[in-house]
Amino acid sequence: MISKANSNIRINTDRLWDSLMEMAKIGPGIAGGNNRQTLTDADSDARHLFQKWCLDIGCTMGVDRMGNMFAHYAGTDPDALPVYVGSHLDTQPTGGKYDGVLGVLAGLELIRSMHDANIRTKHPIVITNWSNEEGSRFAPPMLASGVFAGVYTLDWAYAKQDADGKRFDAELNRIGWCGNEDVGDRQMHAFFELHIEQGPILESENKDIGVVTHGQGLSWTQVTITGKAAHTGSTPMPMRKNAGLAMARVIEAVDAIAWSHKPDAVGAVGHMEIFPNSPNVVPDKAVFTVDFRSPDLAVITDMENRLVNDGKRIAQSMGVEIAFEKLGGFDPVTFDTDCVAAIRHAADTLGYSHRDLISGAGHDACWINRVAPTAMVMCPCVDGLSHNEAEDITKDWADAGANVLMHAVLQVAVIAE
Ligand code: HGY
Ligand code: MN
Ligand code: MN
Repeated sequence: MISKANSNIRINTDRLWDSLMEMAKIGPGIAGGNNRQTLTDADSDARHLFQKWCLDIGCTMGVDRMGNMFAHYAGTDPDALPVYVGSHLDTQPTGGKYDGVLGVLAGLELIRSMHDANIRTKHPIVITNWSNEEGSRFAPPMLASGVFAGVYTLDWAYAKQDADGKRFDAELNRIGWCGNEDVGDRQMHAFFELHIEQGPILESENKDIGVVTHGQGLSWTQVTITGKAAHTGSTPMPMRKNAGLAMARVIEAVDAIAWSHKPDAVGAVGHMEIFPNSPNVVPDKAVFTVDFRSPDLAVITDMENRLVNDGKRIAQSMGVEIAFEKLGGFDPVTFDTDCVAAIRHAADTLGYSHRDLISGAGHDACWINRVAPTAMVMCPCVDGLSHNEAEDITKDWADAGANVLMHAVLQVAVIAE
């Protein structure tokens, strides 16, 4: 446990907030949020700023072959496995200022506060920025932490392409952030991630902290429908093979499948492309991504099976072809009970209201949980809104989350007296 003397340590909330606002200037969106997509020049600028801040407080920086960044703050026992703490700096195209970034910069603030208080821990502490958490430019999400956890191979990840056909490895090398460490070689004593909830529960229940015990599972399937291009004026309705209409009917089926497993399952199609995308051509091709999630693996499997069955039935009735490709996903996650207990103890000690939570969104912690004892801290966000430029949090929520993160980490990393 943390000694009485050190139990009073708190983060510098203004400094954390200033860092968040400084980082938010990189890759601005068009409506007050961020568009700092992975492996863009803006992502590189954010990485350089984060690296500068880490080196300024005496960290050493390591980078692996997926561009994952590891800022090492020495402990008193160099042989002790480090405690890792972090999240991601990349954002959605219409992302907010706090999704991922709060977790990375709260890790930085943790070290800054230890530095100010001249506190060292037995275990070193490593602040982490995981590449391509969002998966919006290079699917699937949590790609780099997935390679680190041994879920995906480096070559499989390197071959991922964006909408313009650019490969992951080519873009990583272009921005100069392909490191020389083998991915996944690092051993962790534990991993902690602070993240905004991205849902409405904590705010609606007026809770400061979410103690994340589980993460729901995720499944991404890419669907390709092939019909026949034809004139929208002169082609009789019965002769049409309308890939766009078939996509609309499959999307309707996705919604019905998710609702059939209410209240916990969710489903949506956020990415869709139509070809040739001309007002007077019956579409001959549609490509879209189905996102299913549930805390129950059997439900996810049922939703995936019903997507295929309903999709094939719809395609057959309309005379079009349909193909399915599993892009990625992960099973529901149970976080480490000791790490979860450290978070709950920190919240209690610091006097924050808290409740256990299942994470609705996916996070790097969901993969790292496979290779190290892992847990997450969550703070509320306004209206539960995220993946929207209007994403917002209060300074108090950031303060609570970062202080609980710090005390949980200090407890596990063991303060050197
Ligand atoms: O998709 C997710 O859940 C994460 O926000 N990338
Ligand atoms: Mn995130
Ligand atoms: Mn996100």
